[in-house]
Amino acid sequence: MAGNEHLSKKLEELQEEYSKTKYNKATNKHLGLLRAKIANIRKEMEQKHGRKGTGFSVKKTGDATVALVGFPNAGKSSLLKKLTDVESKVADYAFTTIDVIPGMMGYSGANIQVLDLPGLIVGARIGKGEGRKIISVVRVSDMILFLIDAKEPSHIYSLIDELEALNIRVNKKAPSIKFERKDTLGMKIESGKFKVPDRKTIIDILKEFGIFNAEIIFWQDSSVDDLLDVIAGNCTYMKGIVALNKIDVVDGASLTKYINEIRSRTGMAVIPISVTKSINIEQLKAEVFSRLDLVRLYLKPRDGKPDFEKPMIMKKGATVMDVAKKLNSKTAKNAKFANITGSSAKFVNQKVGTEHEVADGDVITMIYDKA
Ligand SMILES: Nc1nc2c(ncn2[C@@H]2O[C@H](COP(=O)(O)OP(=O)(O)OP(=O)(O)O)[C@@H](O)[C@H]2O)c(=O)[nH]1
Ligand SMILES: [Mg+2]
Repeated sequence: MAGNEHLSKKLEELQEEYSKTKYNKATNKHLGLLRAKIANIRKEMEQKHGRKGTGFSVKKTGDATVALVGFPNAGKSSLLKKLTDVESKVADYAFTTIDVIPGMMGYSGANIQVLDLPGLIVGARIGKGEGRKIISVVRVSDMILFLIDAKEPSHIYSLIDELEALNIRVNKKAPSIKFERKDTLGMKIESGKFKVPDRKTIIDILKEFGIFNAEIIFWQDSSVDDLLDVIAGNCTYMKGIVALNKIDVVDGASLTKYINEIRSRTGMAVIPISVTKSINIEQLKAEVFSRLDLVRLYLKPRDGKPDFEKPMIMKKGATVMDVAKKLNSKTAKNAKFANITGSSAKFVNQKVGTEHEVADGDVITMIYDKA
């Protein structure tokens, strides 16, 4: 598309200027504006591309979905096979996997869908390769499992940069900034005691987006980037963990150094593994399960024993009503209350309403209206 080529070119120029400008007090503001321009063009490109409809079609099934993200040849297909018994073509050259291959990993009563994605090619942000399609799958997953070749530890930073450029934030919370466009009355900016960009910078950035009237309230110390994320309003915030693979071929001292560096720079858990030598695979499964924040519930019929064999799996934050819906969407509206024994209850068999939030390990009996 000609329009997009034009945008791509402009984007590349701005990115080049941005990376060439040295940071100091005097250029800080200029850099902020460049970032605003870049964010704006990306938004425009994304709208043209459309987020939906361009992706691979993968059906989400199971209790949660994990996206395997890594460079070509990192060992993603080998890992999928190890975790799920699904065959995904493994080869000692890059770009073996060209489609999304789903597998199911059973762990602690949960069925976790793992997606083997084609190796992410840096450059996806300007529409290269299959990058955009891969990203659309990543975005709808519950978590990213980064698979990094331990001989190339810096790949993790390239991947995070790439995702950042595509508006995916890994292991970060959405900034606590209220932003609302208004029709009149100019800019109302409140920052209380928080450290935020100066008023002039904020106004210039908003102008870049064609916004002249707005209310902005900062509830945290905020950078220009935080503000841009909120104004653009198109970021996805995702959980992530890192598996450092092929540790059978790196020395121990380097490995320790890489693990510590990745941990401190990204804040993510790092699990050293070897797929081919079967090292730490169980630890990795445990880490994935725990990071997904799933809740195991044991259903108990009114006059029977709880089923401790097969837990029902919900996402953290689920309520009694969510449980009713998962059990049967048709009868959910008749759910009246539940009796719960476990950590979300104050005492044994506590009667709770449908808004009650369940917790891991709860034994639950649903009570319905006879409608
Ligand atoms: N030494 C060593 N080699 C490994 C390990 N895991 C995978 N490999 C090898 O790395 C190569 C690439 O593995 P794949 O599983 O095909 O990698 P991939 O990430 O799916 O690659 P693409 O689909 O091309 O993106 C194969 O030769 C694997 O045998 C490991 O733990 N140690
Ligand atoms: Mg592969």
